[in-house]
Amino acid sequence: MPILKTKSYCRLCQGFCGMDVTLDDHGRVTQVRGDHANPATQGYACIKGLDAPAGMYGPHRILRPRKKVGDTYIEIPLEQALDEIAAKIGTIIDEDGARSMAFMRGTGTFGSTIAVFMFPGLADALGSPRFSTMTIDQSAKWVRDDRFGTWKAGKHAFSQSDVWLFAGANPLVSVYSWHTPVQNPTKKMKEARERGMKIIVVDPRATELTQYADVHLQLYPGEDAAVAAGMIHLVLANGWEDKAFSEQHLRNFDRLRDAVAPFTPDMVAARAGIDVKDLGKAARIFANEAKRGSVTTGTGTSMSRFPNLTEHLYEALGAICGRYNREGDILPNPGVINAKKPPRAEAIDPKRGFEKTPPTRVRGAAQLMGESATPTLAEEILTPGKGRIRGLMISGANPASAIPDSEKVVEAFRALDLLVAIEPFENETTALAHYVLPPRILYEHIDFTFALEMVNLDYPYAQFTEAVAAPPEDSELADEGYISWAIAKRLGKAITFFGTELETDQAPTDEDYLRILSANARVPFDQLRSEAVGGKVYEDLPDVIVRGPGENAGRLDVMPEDVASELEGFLNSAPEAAHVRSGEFPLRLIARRVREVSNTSCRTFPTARKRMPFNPLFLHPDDLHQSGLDADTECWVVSRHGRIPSVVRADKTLKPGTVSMAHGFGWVAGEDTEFRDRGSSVSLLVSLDEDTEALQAMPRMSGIPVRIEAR
Ligand SMILES: Nc1nc2c(c(=O)[nH]1)N[C@H]1C(S)=C(S)[C@@H](COP(=O)(O)OP(=O)(O)OC[C@H]3O[C@@H](n4cnc5c(=O)[nH]c(N)nc54)[C@H](O)[C@@H]3O)O[C@H]1N2
Ligand SMILES: Nc1nc2c(c(=O)[nH]1)N[C@H]1C(S)=C(S)[C@@H](COP(=O)(O)OP(=O)(O)OC[C@H]3O[C@@H](n4cnc5c(=O)[nH]c(N)nc54)[C@H](O)[C@@H]3O)O[C@H]1N2
Ligand code: SF4
Ligand SMILES: [Mo]
Repeated sequence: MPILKTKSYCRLCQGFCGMDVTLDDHGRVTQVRGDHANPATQGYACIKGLDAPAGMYGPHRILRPRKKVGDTYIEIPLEQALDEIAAKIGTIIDEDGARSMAFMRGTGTFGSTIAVFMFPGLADALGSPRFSTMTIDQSAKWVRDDRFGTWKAGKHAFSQSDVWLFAGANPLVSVYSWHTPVQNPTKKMKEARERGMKIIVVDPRATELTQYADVHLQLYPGEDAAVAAGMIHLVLANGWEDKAFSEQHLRNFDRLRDAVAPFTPDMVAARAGIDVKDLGKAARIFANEAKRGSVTTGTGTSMSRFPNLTEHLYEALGAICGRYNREGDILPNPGVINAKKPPRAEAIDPKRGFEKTPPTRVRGAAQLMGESATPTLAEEILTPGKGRIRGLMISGANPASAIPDSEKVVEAFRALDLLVAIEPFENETTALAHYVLPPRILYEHIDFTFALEMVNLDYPYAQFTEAVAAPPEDSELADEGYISWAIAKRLGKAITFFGTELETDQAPTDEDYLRILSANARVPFDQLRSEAVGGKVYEDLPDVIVRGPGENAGRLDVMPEDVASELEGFLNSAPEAAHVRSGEFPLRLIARRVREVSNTSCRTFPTARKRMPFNPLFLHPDDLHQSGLDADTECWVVSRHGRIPSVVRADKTLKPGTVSMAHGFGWVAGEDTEFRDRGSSVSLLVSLDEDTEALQAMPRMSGIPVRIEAR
């Protein structure tokens, strides 16, 4: 019998959808429904979120700390696990130094705000390297900021704009992406259209988002640099740039003009496989007809060829049009929990930090934002020598499946002296771990939507939730907050959490952590706790008004020398159009996200099992016809690096010559005849050594050259 209905929010992704949660008298969640009264998400919820109770209490949930003994596991008490793990970390660091113990976080870490800061805090307290999934995701954005510089007052907000360009992002499925509405995206997109917003989509597939688009540039994957350079070319040729802004705030503007000169509309259209009129229309809408609005790039651009160049050029497109908040503008969200101070309308010079930090031991890859490059992790473990990584602790990630080239990654993980995973569900990584520490998830812990304010939420919204659900019966769970603190303490270290050095005599409570995070909040912790339980938009907060530039203002570098030479390299590279439908690998496999799963997560939830037990290969009907295969028959997808089984499905939303397949499927590495039950791992098609971006070792994970063979 359900006895309690309460409000909380889903934390499976950063949509943070407001939910009505029903619990039984043991504190077990029996049902969740999208909360129609929530002012931000207004009832929106996806099937993963709605299925969460089945996952929470399902057979794959790990309930007690585990230790690997031979080929099997035993359950051990938490404190014993922490003693043993800390002792082993201590030994590794004593013998080989702090760099031999690494830490890696993934998307699951964002399930808890405390974890987002405490887990890296442990690595920092020990002086150990940090890895994260950002460097197999959108590391090009970090490179861009490092070479371009940043604008203190931020880009124009989506809610205050009349145009938006999406390149390689599909927020109607992926929900959270940079600078765009992350909550109830479909509704927000409809509202934007009703306001008169123009939308430009650059994507090889006619995605869910293109139904809202005024122009869809259906390019070949890996040709964004041509499209962005072509748009800049058109803007400058027509004099549509913001001249005053460019003169005052940009550097190397003339070099940009010269660099994009060869990217004439005809050349770009031929190269990218788009209509020249559409390119012209996109440039005109973006730069001439609209006055406010910017660009969102996603994984499509950061996983394809020339990711760093692409990010730089799309940013330059916005910059020459001056699409940043200026003096006198009111920021749409002054920050509810993380209060913003009035920023200056000025540029911060590029830091080029990647040139100043030592490159990684094995591949000479750059460190970005204090992190080591995840594509080099396996090699760091496998390559002998001083500083070899011997121990790895993971939070909220499944790298044995999510990092490309998973055979190599699995081999590396097997070579570790210590592998610890803080992970709620059984997966490919927990199967290899020496210790697994299961955390509380979702409705089981107190939290607030601090992380939303880190992704530029453009309305003053916050939600607070208590720990509404009890931990599952007979469980012993611990989260990154306690685990990190307890390991640091055992090693005689103190963690600095959001600027506060934590005491080592007594473990902080979750409430202590959240109070530290909200110490400067515009709405104090206790007020949030009492009034933001169902989510609240704080319309009456004081305005934060952008100030004028100061004396130390820098300039945004629209075309540094290295970017210019990358653009030249791109110009001289054979266009994808030349390869497609010819040669050994005539097709290009693009990344595709699906509603049913989130990367490798939620695969075991009942609705995902029913709707999408495996990941088919989608291809255009013309390509299906050419392949000689019948729809829905089995095939091999073959790349230079590996081959995986699948089933072909016709999909006319794809650009001919491109095929797509969701990642995150496939339970174990290798050629799996059980793929109809668990899917195939796209990671096996990607090499960590070939076709990588030199600077940060990012492999080509979209636009992968493949062919299809009968099976
Ligand atoms: N071929 C190919 N590979 C890809 C991609 C692609 O497009 N194509 N995408 C890449 C991208 S963008 C990314 S970000 C990576 C993702 O790489 P990962 O982050 O490694 O993958 P996820 O499956 O998102 O793993 C999240 C884990 O967190 C766990 N989890 C959920 N909630 C919690 C929680 O509250 N606490 C803790 N501690 N854990 C929790 C989940 O059970 C899951 O195992 O994969 C990358 N891999
Ligand atoms: N349901 C669900 N939601 C998710 C995830 C999930 O796995 N499932 N993953 C989460 C994670 S970790 C992340 S990082 C975000 C990512 O969020 P997004 O970046 O929005 O990811 P996608 O929805 O895959 O959109 C990428 C788009 O890029 C296109 N594309 C592929 N190659 C190219 C190219 O060369 N150029 C251009 N212009 N486009 C290209 C694809 O067709 C696709 O439409 O989503 C998050 N949300
Ligand atoms: S997983 Fe689905 S329900 Fe949960 S926050 Fe994300 S979009 Fe919302
Ligand atoms: Mo990601």
